[in-house]
Amino acid sequence: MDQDRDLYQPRPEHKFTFGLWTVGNTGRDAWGDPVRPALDPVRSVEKLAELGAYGVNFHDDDLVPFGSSAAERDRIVARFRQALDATGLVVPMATTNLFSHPIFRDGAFTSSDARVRAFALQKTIRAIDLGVELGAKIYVFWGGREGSESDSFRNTIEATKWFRDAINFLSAYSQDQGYDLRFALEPKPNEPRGDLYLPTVGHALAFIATLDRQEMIGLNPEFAHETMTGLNFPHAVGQAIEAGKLFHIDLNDQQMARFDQDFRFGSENPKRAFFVVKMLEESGYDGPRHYDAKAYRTEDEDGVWAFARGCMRSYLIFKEKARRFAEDTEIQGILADLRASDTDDGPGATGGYSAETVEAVRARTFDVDAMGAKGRRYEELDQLVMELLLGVR
Ligand code: GCO
Ligand code: MN
Ligand code: MN
Repeated sequence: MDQDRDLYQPRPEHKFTFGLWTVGNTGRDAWGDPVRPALDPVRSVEKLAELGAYGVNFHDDDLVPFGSSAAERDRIVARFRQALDATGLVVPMATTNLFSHPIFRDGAFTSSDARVRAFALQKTIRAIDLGVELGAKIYVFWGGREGSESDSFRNTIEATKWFRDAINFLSAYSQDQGYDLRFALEPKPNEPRGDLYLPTVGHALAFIATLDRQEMIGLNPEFAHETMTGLNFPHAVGQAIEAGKLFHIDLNDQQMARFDQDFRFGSENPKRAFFVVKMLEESGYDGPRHYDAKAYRTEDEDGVWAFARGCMRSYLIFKEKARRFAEDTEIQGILADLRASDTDDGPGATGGYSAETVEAVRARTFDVDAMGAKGRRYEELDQLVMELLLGVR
């Protein structure tokens, strides 16, 4: 038991991070008022450090309220920095709030009003400066209001061009300043707009391929966002990793086809959470494990810290399950048998294209009946995985 306690105890080297807006969420929703008082960012830093987190992230307005004077900004930043220095917590990521103020009612970078687009650039430039000042190496772009309820006014061709212009502009700015910063785009299908632009990881990957300075632009996929759409989050993460574009990740949980829930990591879809953790750990991903989630609205401040502890603890439990998966002789035996029976060194199975290979592939004969009759043993394998996850192996 003691050993387990240590195994699942979060430590800074695990790189767990939370947003100020996550633990600071007051529980306000479309139907009800806040149920918890706003948290002082310094208190969040102290509590997160105490719980074993590595870092804290913020939107510009989470730290420096919208409309603060320059002197107020400097005072807030100095006090926050002091808390970081005192606790050792770092700020790996920062982002801009381009969705709360009424000016963003029809979007920021894709607003139909050209002055709003210019204001969004100004706000983001300042927020990038703030993030870099506090040490951020990743800058997230979540297009909260970039979308529409109706396409009667703006079309998506125009909006996509504006979105591209903004990211090109800001990546040039970051480079000109000599900042050591990478951008991570965060797709989401809907909420708060009826439909958002760049709704999924796939859409965002295709968009990145059209940008200037692609090498500094990647993704911040979120568990809840792909799941709301009914998509498979581990698949999205896998494709992002394979493309070299997993720069950051938002971990939480979510029921499919529901409103945006932002549940504690692992609480709803533990099997998918397991496959995400396994992939992150085995792929060499070394970025932050960021929680973009919030405590149930039923909770008081103690519940918030129980929630934060739970997010990190579940990650470490899944990580330990992944280690056991790799060491489980029965599971590994089935995988090895499957791999052996899947092997083929004939033409078409290995190597790339050549005119000779085409001829050789054409000339091959396959025993299609035998190949089609072969079972995969995935039922057996998956049951072992379930038993591992359910704690009986
Ligand atoms: C959401 C988003 C946001 C972003 C955050 C950072 O569904 O509201 O996930 O929480 O991640 O704005 O850019
Ligand atoms: Mn979200
Ligand atoms: Mn998010």
